[in-house]
Amino acid sequence: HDEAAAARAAAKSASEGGPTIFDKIIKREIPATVVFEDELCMAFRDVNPQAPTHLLVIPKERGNLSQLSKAQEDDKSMLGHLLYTANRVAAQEGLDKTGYRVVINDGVEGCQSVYHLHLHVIGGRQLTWPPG
Ligand code: IU
Repeated sequence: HDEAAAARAAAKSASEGGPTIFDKIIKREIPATVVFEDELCMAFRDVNPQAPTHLLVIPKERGNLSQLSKAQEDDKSMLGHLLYTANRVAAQEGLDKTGYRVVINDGVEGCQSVYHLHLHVIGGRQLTWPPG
């Protein structure tokens, strides 16, 4: 219906390099619960949490990183920084003692909906495998 069509149109526009809602979160134009921030990245709570802890870790400058499959050689340090930060924020939530999951959804079949690279950090309950 209309809402799904609008979401698909927004995702298509963003996947072609346009801004996403995450730019507004970075600029503090829309509210988010930010749990960590440094010069390169930001971590905030997902608005639709899939577990007691559900954080998103994103680069502040998206550049070409609309999705992981667009990554280039010179993105390697940012990718490392995001993964390292994912563990830091997981530990901040106490998840280093229990275990947790880091997920990147890529593209249509990966079920990506926001075309600004983001790592999901999910935990606080027993997760299952495989994912849907
Ligand atoms: P995905 O991997 O692209 O599907 O993840 C996008 C996530 O962004 C998803 O879990 C949404 O709940 C989340 N999100 C958000 O936290 N705040 C927003 O304003 C929007 C999406 I739009």
